[in-house]
Amino acid sequence: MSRHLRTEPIHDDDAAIARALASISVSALTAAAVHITGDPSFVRGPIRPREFVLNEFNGMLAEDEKAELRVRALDTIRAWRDAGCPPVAPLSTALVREVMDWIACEPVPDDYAALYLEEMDLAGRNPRALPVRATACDREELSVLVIGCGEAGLLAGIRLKEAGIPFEIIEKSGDVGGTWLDNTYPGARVDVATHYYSYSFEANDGFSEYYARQPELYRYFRRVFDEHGIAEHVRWHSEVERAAWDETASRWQVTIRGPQGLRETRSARVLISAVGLLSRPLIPDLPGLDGFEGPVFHTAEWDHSVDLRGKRVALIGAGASGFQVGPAIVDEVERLVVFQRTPQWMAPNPRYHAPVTPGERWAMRHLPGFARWYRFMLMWQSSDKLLELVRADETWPDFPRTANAASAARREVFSRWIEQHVGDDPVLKGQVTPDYPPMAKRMLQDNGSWLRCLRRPHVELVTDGITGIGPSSVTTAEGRFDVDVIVLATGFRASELLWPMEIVGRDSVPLSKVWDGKPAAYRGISVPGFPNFFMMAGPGTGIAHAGSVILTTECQMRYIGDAIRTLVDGDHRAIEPTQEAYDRYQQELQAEIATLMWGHPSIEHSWYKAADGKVYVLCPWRLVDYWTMTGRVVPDDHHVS
Ligand code: N01
Repeated sequence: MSRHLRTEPIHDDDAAIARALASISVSALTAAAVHITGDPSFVRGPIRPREFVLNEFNGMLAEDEKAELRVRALDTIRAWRDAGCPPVAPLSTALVREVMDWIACEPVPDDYAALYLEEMDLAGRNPRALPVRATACDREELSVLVIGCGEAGLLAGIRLKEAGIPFEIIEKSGDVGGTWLDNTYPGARVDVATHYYSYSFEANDGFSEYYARQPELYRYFRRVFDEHGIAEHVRWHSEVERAAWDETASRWQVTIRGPQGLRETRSARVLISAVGLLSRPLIPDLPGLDGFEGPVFHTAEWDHSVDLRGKRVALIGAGASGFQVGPAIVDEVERLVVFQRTPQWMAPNPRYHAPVTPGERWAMRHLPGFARWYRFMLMWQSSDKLLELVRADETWPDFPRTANAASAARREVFSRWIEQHVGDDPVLKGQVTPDYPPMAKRMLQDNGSWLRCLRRPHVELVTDGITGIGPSSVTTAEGRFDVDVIVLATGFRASELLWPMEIVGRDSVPLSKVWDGKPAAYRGISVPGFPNFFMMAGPGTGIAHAGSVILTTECQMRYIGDAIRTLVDGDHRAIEPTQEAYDRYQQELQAEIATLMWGHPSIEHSWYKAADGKVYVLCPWRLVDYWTMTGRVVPDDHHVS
């Protein structure tokens, strides 16, 4: 049975099962009962979820209604246990749709239902396996080189291995995990719900927190890597410096710098970049930074040899990483000075630091379908409806402080959250309240830890610009702040995609020249003039409204698989998008981005924007549309040779 559907038999007694059920989502529990019995009456009775609300998993049911559903589920589970937990039969698509609508409290539209049916894969068909199986003859012709062994590169490896396609992964570090290998800073955790931020085809019942911390995520990727036997395909401590298309051989010639600095060239028919958007730290150009005498390090390159106990620490940057570091180190340090250029919106989320309840871990491990339906709820909650919050309505009276009516309502909710924590300190409240619409920059998940940290007596929030760094101080217009250590939580070079690699296409044209600071790709994946070159997490694919980047990389790999199938089936040596299709896609994408707040001139600083102030890295489409447009290679949009 597919890993994502596997459950363990139940040996617990009735009281233990009842205890477990007391703390779990009754919506997912009821769906599991349908799986165990195949009985639709669970979702056809008088008790129906009332409302599907963010961060709520019980359909806003009354206590007595939840109790009744739990009693019925307990009877079902007890009988199933007593029968020895026999395998459950897959449900019909019609019944799965009925359960979906019951949980969502509304009819889930056909396109979304199709996406979720594929994502949940309740029948264990592995629908995102590459649509190609390499024969011995193909294997001689085909070879794929993947750059990077983070989440996307590992995914590529798993899919290529399944399809029998020879491949090699080149990884600059010495281990798998990418972001989750590099970002070991105190407090690092994912800010997308873990049970969604995980591969669709892998069990995810082991996580101990709803928003897992870095060590646990690293272990997750390491386990998947080991279980799929990817190690023999990876060259560690090796960095791709340059890849050039050889037209005569129809292959990429790839220059790799190995562990001792030795260079060698490898040849591959297909080149996949899986280097990620947020992998190269942005070191700010602050006057005097080089002359600082104490330790200075970026969050993604945390220096664990530095003992922060009793130190005066400058934390520069209050984005997603700084926001996690501050509360994690505040108890250790003697003084914490936070330099915040722009305040961030925070979404109250009681699960942000919470452990997964023992009952929920038990249910994910033992109840058929439970973990899948919990994931469905996460996907539906963080769905495309949120995109409308950043739709710019210039006729809206409060524009651009808020983007539209829904944005203003959301601002109210988030402002109340700030008020609740720092309402009695008007100066701090003013400093931490953004003047731009929610979600125009990356939203943070919050349980109050950041604002509590800022209120501590030995913490100071500085909001005017840094004018210089001295040997042991940071200076702003407000004054000089003496510090021992500087932590740069200043983010990543997000718009400088692929940097510092050089990708050289047909006629020796470098991709950096084609892009000229404006990165673009057909469906975020490929570029004319660069045959058989595919990007995962490429330009125009960053997810800023909601959802998990893993869904998008799975979409991209599915698409790359179809491109490889096109090569194999047609006995072709190269495939690339047409210039016309590429141009059309960019026009459509940029026109759509222009309707959203991310690139609005009122948003002064954001990693979403490139040097020219425009947004090239984000995906403006609904996730369901991106999923649809990456389903199959459109033959008319491509040249093959
Ligand atoms: O980076 P950021 P991040 N002078 O760009 C400030 C994901 N994520 O690493 O807002 C002074 O959000 C900058 O100020 P401003 C998530 O998708 C990863 O925090 O631009 N300040 C901002 O406050 C997230 O969105 C993890 O005005 C300067 C901060 O530095 C993305 O990674 C965890 C400055 C940078 O914030 C990036 O998050 C959580 C300057 N010259 C989320 N330059 C990981 O574990 C920049 N700033 C990886």
